[in-house]
Formats: sequence, C-alpha cells, structure tokens
Amino acid sequence: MQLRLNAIVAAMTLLAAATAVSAQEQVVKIGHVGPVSGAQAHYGKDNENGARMAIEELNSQGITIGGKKIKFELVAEDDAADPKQGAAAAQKLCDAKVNGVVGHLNSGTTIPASKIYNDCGIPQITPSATNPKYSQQGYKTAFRLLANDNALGAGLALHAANNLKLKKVAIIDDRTAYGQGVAEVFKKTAMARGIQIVDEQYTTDKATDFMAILTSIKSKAPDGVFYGGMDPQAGPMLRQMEQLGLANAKFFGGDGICTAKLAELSAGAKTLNNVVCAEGGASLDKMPAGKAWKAKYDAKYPGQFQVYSPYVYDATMVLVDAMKRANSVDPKVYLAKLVETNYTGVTAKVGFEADGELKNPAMTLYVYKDGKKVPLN
Ligand code: ABU
Repeated sequence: MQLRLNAIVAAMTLLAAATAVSAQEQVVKIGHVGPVSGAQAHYGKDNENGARMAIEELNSQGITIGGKKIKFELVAEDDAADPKQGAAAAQKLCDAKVNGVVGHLNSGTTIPASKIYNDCGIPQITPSATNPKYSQQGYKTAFRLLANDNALGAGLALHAANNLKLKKVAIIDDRTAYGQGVAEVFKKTAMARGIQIVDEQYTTDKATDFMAILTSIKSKAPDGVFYGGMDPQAGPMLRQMEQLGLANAKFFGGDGICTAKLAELSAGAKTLNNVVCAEGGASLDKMPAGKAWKAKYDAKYPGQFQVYSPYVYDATMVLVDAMKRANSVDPKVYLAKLVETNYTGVTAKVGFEADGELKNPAMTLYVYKDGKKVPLN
C-alpha cells in the first residue's frame, strides 16, 4: 500500500514539474504571406521555404526571451498575389495576434497589407516587394530587406544607355504596383540618358499571349524591350519575341523576371540570351554567407530556389534578433529594437533607414548563359 502511495506521489511530482516547464514556454508566431497558389506559386513556395528554414533553426537553438523558452511557429498564408486576398491574409494574421510578419511577396499585396499591420501594431518586413511607395507611407511598422525599384529601374536604364549604347527601347508593363512602378523608373532614367522610348504597351499578370503588343513593338524596330512584371509573362513573351523575329532586341526586367524558372518558362527560346535583369541585393557568391546557405537550402528543398528565400530567411532572423535584444516578444516593445537593427545576415549586413528601407543595399545585374543566371557585376 505504502509502495503504491509513493508511486502516486512520485508521478504527481513529475507531472507538476512538467507543467511548470511548459508554463515557462511561450509560442511566438511569425506570419508569412506570399502566393503559394496560382502562376506565381514557385516564388511563394521558395519564400515560404526560407521562413521554414529560419524557424527550424531558431527552434533548434533553444532561445529564451523574457525568462521563457520560446517555441517559434510559422503561420503561413497564401495571398495568390492578389491585393484583396493579401488584405484578407493580413487581417487574419492580425486577428491571430502574430508577433511579426515576413511578407508579402508582391508590391501589390504588400502595400495595402502594410496599413493593416500598422493599424494593429505588428512589425512587417518584406523580403521581395520593391515598389518604393511601401516605405513612403510613414508606417513605423514597415521594413524592407532589399533595394527598391528606384535602384533596379535606374540601374537597368544606365546599363542600357552607358554600356550597351542602346538608342530605341520599347516598354511593356503588367499594370501591377511592381510592374508599372519599375517600368516608370526605367523610362525616366532611360529618357534622361538619351534613349528614345519608341512604344509603350500594357498587359496583365494573368496574360500569356503577347503577339498583338509585340507586333506593334516590332514595327518600331527597338534595340531593346523593357518588361515590368513577373516570369509567368516574361517566359512566354521571350518565346513569342523569337517567333516574331524580335530575336536581337535586348530584354530588360527587374527582380520579378530574374528567376531560375525563367529559363524553363521561355522553353528553349534563344531570346533568353538577350535578357538583362536586376536584383536588389548582392549575388549569392558575394553575400556574407550566401553560398553555404544556398547549399543547405538546396539539400532541404531541391530544385525550388528562385530568388528571395535568403531574404525571407534573414527577415525572420532579424525579427527574432530584435525580440532577443528587447528581451520581449511583444511587438510594441521589440519594434523599438528592430529600428536599431545591426545584424549580419546571409544576404547582407542589415540595418534600416528611418523610413524602413535597407541601409546601403546592393544591386546586381544578371544575364542568362546556357540557361543559367549569371551575375554581371
Ligand atoms: N520585386 C518584384 C516582385 C515583387 C514585387 O515587388 O511585386
């Protein structure tokens, strides 16, 4: 009888101890939003993989904040690159009281979502949206981890004018916040450098047939075409340029077309060799820890790398770094430390300007050789 009593007491003691430990554990939710369905799902999945990798590594570190062992949890939402779905996802993350958000992927979703995060006081870092308007709204919760379209559009136009000595360029954009914005910057800088804009055409981020607009452009005999948009359109566009005999025109675009998948989507078109695209960061080789990180990513997610996953990984780490320095996971408390970030990540040494833009962002131009993206600088 005494033995049974001892066993019960021992079991109760163990249970009490276990309860005390779990009472000291706190779940911290990191929201992530991008298009994981639809034509841009390959970008969204790549981004989500970056967030998952960061969360797994953070959980393996046994981090304690505010005296509590932290269990990080990813709350991943799909906005399908659609502004309305983006706003709905943002509201859902606010209602779920996530501690911080990495996203969204597209400027068209990130900008409207930023008002929602600002209103509910949740810090947001976009790892990929590049329209400058995001940081011009005065929201103290909005941060960006790469260069914006002012750098990308201008860098491409300067390359077209100064290095390639182009004289006549046609411009197409997909009328999204990103496509339209980056095309406007390219146009302004190109014109200031003496390039004549011989045609301007518009499409959408759902289109796949560009024959009519390319036929109009061909009649103006440009020596370059700038496309403001993403790779689901740029791929078929390159194919159709080849079919129409626009085979020698250079093809410019920002980070939205600068993906591994562009080669596949252009389906063997020789016009892929005419592409010059710009990304708002250093090449993987020149990032502080890019090569080693990419090897880890490829082992975990073979064949899924596109563009932004290292920035997503860093954005997640930067949020948690601020929580650690604040010794608090409360967004209102750690936001003050996020502003003061000085963190060496995979992609860069991360610090923020007063408006939330990355300090001293790099910019890299790429071309495609034998179907592979290769940095020019
Ligand atoms: N930066 C290009 C892709 C994302 C966006 O800004 O819409």
